[in-house]
Amino acid sequence: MTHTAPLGVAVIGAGTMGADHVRRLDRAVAGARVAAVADLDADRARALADPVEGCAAHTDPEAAMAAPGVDAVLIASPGPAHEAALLAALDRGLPVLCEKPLTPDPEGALRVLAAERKLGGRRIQVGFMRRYDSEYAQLAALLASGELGRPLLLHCRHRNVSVHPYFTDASLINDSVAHEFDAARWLLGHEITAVQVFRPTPSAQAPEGLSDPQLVVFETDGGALVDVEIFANSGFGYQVQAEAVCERGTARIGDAHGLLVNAAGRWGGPVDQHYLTRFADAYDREVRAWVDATRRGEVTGADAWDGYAVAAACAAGTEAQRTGRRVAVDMVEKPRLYRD
Ligand code: ISE
Repeated sequence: MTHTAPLGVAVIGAGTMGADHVRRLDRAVAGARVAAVADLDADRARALADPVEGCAAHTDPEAAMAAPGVDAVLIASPGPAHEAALLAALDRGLPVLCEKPLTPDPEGALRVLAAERKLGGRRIQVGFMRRYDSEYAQLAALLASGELGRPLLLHCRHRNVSVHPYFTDASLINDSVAHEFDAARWLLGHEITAVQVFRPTPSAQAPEGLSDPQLVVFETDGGALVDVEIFANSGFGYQVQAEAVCERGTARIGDAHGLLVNAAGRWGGPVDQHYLTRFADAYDREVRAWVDATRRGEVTGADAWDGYAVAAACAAGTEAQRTGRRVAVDMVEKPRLYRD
């Protein structure tokens, strides 16, 4: 079904990402309006909804989905709340953009896949926004062109300035390396088959109990190896870089942004401090693509299968962290709905 009126969106979760998406849908995306916001914290929901014309505030996600004028759902609540929200949206047949993770565990993701398959068609896009970053898109196109030959290695660096005090070793995988699991699958067109984790002596800047940084190495079914340095408390900047090493050359993204200055015996430029600024354009493109596709009655971007595949890789990654062993990724066969 094609929507001619603006797409009415219920945004679930009024935290950092939810607030950013409400602002984006309200001011930067044509053809959409925020019809409802839900957050367990009523004051937070109201503070976000009030400045938006015609936007209702709720504490119950299902009430927000049932609000007048809601045609689609954007889920930006904490990961453990995703499964219930996804199932409720699917129950109403509503299209969804779900921030990563689809669900924190592969079992939950399989329940979501089963519910989507019952509808006979895809409704879910997962918010892996690296796919909409212009540098990632260039790298993907170059690798797909075959010009450099077969990709052999992918070296990734993922550095945050700092993270919330509740970040654990598992969060390094589930919250951060989840992006590299998705990006590697997408860039290489391979599935991840096994994960290993190595840790140096932690940085003295790492919070008590967090082993930071870590090196996550994974194998793919196309015979490539991927290594990810995850450094959550680098202190200096938000850096996400990737270098593909192929048979006939290498290609690298994420090195520098903005103005480069030579002065006083040094050269250099600014380093982003947060993913909201580093990936601002990617988020805009992602949400625009979702709104446009949804209005045409289509689904685009990473789908629920991609969300499941990343959840399965994360499960192997966290087990590898706990055991110190190489852990094989356990996945079900891909259902027909997601093969094309
Ligand atoms: C955060 O949740 C994100 O999704 C960011 O993209 C990632 O870089 C960061 O490490 C995560 O905590």
